[in-house]
Amino acid sequence: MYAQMVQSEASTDDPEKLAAFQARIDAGEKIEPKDWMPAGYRKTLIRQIGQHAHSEIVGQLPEGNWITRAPTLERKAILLAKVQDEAGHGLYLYCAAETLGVSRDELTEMLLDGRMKYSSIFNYPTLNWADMGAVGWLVDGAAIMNQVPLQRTSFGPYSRAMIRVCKEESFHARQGFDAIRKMATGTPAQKKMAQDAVNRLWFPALMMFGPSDADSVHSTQSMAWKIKMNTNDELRQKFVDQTVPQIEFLGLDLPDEGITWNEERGHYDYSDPDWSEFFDVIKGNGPCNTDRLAARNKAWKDGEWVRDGLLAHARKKAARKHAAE
Ligand code: FAQ
Repeated sequence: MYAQMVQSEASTDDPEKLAAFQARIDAGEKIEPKDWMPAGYRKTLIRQIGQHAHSEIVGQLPEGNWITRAPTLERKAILLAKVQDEAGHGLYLYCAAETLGVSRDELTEMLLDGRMKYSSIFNYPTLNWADMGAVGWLVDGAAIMNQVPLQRTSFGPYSRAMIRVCKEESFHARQGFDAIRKMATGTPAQKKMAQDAVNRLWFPALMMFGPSDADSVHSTQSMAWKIKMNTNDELRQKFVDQTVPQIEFLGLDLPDEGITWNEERGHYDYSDPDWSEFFDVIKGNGPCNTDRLAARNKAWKDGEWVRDGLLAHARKKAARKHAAE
């Protein structure tokens, strides 16, 4: 359905309509689902919002892994609530994508068979309890850096979903910082776990912003359409600048000896992640890609009877309503 829609709209992308559309974007107007839009705009949004939704859903797995092993009841309750929030974010985003003419089932199928991506970060394992702090602080922190500007994105449903998501993500980042602070200021063994978590997750967190600007395929067009508000490198730099004072406060180190304050630029210099590792992970070859997709495929298959039951109930209800009319 969605492929046909994008295809049939391509023929209507005449220059006058395109210019009028661009003028609306440039004037800061929001584009709503029933408005005319270029096929490429629709396609890019479905790709980005769908990928974002999938990230929220797959992103539950690395943290879900620790719910049963949280060290206290309080930490368990907090983690459970956070992971549930991520499911909610996925659902807002699937709904936003659905307004573009793609169904949630279609999006899910594209995730499950590998046609759609999700964030590279969730292909790394969470090996010790301090990872829960590091994920909340660094991963949600990077997500917020990316998502705050997206509250002003040009597509109305996406921008409204982002406003709500950002409120919850700020809570997530604060709870993550609190959890890692507790570990960093605890016993020597706890501090060692916190440092280990930072060492493993720092470069994957930097990769969340996407490839360097020189290698970003979509940035120029997405920024012209205000689907993206900043380049990947701009956001990555903001994230580094925000995180360095925090790591100093925690008394931990970042695994990058290249980090120095650059007076002239007014920013911290830092080392790039290993981009060959990034491209390998997004091609499906990261440490946990196979496990993550297997877990999502299993959940989809295990839930089949629930979906079938709900659909049968809805059909029965509709038939009864029809008969009564
Ligand atoms: N991972 O041309 P660009 C969260 C792909 S939510 C995987 O620069 P673009 C909350 C990209 O798709 C985190 N793939 O692409 C949470 C493209 O390939 P394609 C998710 C990546 O779209 C916390 C190719 O590389 N947030 O964490 C990645 O302009 C804890 C070329 O790249 C979002 O999705 C990557 N990191 O910019 C949940 C935010 N980077 O599609 C649970 C919305 C790039 O042509 C627990 N998304 N690629 O085959 C965006 O802002 C953008 O899509 C970017 C990439 C910035 C990710």
